[in-house]
Amino acid sequence: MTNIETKNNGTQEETYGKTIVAYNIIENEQVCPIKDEYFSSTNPSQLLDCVAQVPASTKQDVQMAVQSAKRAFASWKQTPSPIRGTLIGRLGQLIEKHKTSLAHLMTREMGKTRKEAMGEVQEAIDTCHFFQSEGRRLYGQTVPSEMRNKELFTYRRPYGVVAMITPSNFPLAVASWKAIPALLAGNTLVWKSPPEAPAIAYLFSLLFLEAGFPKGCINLIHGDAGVGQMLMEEVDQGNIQKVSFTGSTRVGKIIGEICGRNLQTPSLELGGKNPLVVMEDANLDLAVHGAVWASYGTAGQRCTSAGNIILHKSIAAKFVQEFVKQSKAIKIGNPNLDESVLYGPMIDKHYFDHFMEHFEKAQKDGAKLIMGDGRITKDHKPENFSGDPENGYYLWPTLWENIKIDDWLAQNEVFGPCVGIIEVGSIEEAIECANGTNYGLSSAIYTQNRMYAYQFKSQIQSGMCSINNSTTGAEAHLPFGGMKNSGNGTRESGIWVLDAFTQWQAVNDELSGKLQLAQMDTEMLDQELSSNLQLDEIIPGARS
Ligand code: UN1
Repeated sequence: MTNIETKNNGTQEETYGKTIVAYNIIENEQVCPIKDEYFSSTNPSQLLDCVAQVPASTKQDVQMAVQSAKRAFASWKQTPSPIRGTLIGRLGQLIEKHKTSLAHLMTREMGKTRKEAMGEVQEAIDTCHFFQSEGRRLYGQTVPSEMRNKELFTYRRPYGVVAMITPSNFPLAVASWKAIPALLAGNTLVWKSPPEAPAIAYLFSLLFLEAGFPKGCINLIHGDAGVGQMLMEEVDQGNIQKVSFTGSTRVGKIIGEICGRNLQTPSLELGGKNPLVVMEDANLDLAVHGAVWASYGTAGQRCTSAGNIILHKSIAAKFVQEFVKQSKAIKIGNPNLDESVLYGPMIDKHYFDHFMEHFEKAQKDGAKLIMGDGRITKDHKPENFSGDPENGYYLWPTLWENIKIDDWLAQNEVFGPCVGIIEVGSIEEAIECANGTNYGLSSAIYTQNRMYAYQFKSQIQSGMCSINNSTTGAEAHLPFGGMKNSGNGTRESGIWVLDAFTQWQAVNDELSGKLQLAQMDTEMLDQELSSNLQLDEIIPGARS
């Protein structure tokens, strides 16, 4: 039985459970940090609940984890990929077995609703299902040679040690998008957990061990951004061959520079300011419903959340009226205690602080606040608020009007329950506006006009595009990733992520027993080209 150490959690224990000691995992062992220093992972819906006590890793911890992955790579890469796939299948079964517990812990640790947390665990299960069978494909090609008695092949080869740095808003799904294909392809892992959701990372890692992954294939280290920097130093030392990162564009650019100088291409999934267009002919009920969810679901803490709602001016007033009505009815509160809330607290105080800064910046450009009062407090809360608002950082849904695409608010990701309305007069203007930011992650259009939908999907510069659906909700086997500043062109999920975690090797096998030189000893190349067909005599038009 895998031992999970817990501690008493005072008055919160009865409601939320004990405090988990979420150790680092190196060489398949749960290990204390060298310096024996820990930090707390707190429940954002009840700040007095300490979810986990977590190692504050140091450089030495990071180095040990990297060395462990490096040692494991030598034999893991030789393990037949169908066997690697079988282990991933077992992992999927274990996640399924513990689905409810994992979802509950996720809600407790980072505040998304139970329904969303269950969906997120399912996304990890689906990813396992997909890659279990990919172990029996991992196809290369047979390629014809230009010479006789010679065969050409291609193989996907792993890179080596993959460092993954994952976000707290999708602590399990995004980690599974990286870890599962990376391992399937024969790489080994060092995973830096997000400091706001280390306990879920810890339990997920334990499941890899239970599934039977050999020693050192997956190594987990906890810590803050400093630990991420230490990992990047390991890239400079030549100990890491691939970095996979989901997070801000600012950090993504730093990682890109470090990897670039080491001639590596990292996988970068970065921010978004996702446009949601509603045309004059749209089904407005559907559009409002989708827009409310895209803007405020998960308290707007998805990289795929809607940022700019672009409305055809003929339906703008009606849309806004209905949007405000539906938003005012949203139930907000503690998702651990009430399964009917649409969204819970901000994951962490620093997201809340960042959100609060947007009010002043938006107003400077003349944006008009339609609704949104900042933090929800006990004296000022929605009528149907569930729980005690003082126990977490809860935000009012926020809506701005009178925005132009060049305004600060239209250009910057706020990462919270906030969206701005921009009015346009045509599909051309809508597309121009939707393309008018530096980001290009996700996008949506609501219309019944097939030509509008066609124009939008073919001209929008975004990695993902929804037609009559919200900006969120990517499925686990479609490529996920962005254009422009939302990424560097790499994709996660489905068959596409294999390109991130493998490199192509071309093999030629000479069977002739001779040295046959490509391009030089190839038959028929130097034969003179002659033609007896006098085509210009029978096709008169060709003469002129
Ligand atoms: C993210 O916010 O980083 O498409 C990922 C979605 C989710 C994944 C979001 N399946 O909204």
